[in-house]
Amino acid sequence: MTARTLREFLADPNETGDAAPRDLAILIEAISDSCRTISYLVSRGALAGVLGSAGTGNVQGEEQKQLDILANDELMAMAKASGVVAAAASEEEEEARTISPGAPYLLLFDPLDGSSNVEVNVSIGTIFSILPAAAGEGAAPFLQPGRNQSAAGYCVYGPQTTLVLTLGNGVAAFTMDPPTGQFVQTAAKIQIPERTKEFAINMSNMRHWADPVRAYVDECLAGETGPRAKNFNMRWIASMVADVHRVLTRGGVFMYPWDKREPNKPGKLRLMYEANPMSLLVEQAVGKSFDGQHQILDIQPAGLHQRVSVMLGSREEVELLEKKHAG
Ligand code: AHM
Ligand code: MG
Repeated sequence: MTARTLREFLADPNETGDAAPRDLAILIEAISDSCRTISYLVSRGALAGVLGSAGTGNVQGEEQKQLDILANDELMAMAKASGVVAAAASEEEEEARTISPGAPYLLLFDPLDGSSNVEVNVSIGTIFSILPAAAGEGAAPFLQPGRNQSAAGYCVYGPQTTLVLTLGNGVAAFTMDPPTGQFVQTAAKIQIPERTKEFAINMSNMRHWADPVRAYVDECLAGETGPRAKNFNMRWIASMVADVHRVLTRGGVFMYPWDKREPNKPGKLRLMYEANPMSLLVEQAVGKSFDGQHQILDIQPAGLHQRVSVMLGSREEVELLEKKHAG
């Protein structure tokens, strides 16, 4: 594969001579500029004085880190400067913000997912979702099923800073080259292996799981002599971006399902900022994503900060989970 920069990719994503829509390309480049800035802040950590709590809570009642706020402000400023975002919504802010009325896109983001991992120097990331602008005020225009997304992606701040992107026609990855700050394409048409021997779930919640999830994990744990007739490995980074990046790279299944801790909450993760963008990436990489009842991308959202149960990754594993949920 010839190494193309993100800008070159956007000028001809499928190498067929057709460019991405101009305003979408502007927005994705602007997001990548913000990710470069956030990556720099994250990499300097204590040297930049940005670690630690901001002493505030977000709309979800969770503690905010200084970096959550810096990343949020960076992305909101970028959305305004881009000129192509009608309104933006962040996991860290209660209300959507009107940005440039009449502009073609809506932007949603989780500015720094997994930020509780930042002090311990473990990978974290930014997740984004782009929807076409729609009529209405406040949250209303955003309440579109994930299938409507014009583009989605994340940037993982790990040993490398890598941006993973879909425009709805396959998944590509771009690694930031630190001396130049350029995002250079390092993977095209990513495909999640259909089969896997690796699962990711927070096992400490096992006693709270619903029966289908428990039955699935029990079979994985039974290994070679169990019904799956193979040994499984388990990984849990507790940064969705890093866990999903592993699934996209080498296969596996990632689960943050509903559990009995707070039975009225459908799950921990958020539909609009986490589940939808990751589900579009996973489906575009021939994987599947499921909430226990529906394909996640088909869910009609009812609120900006709605939570959802998430099971996604290798097709064969998610289909097995679907069967277990069907009873
Ligand atoms: P955050 O958006 O507040 O960072 O929370 C989301 C994170 C995900 O990245 C990760 O998959 C999950 O929370 C980890 O949860 P747990 O601490 O229960 O393992
Ligand atoms: Mg998050």
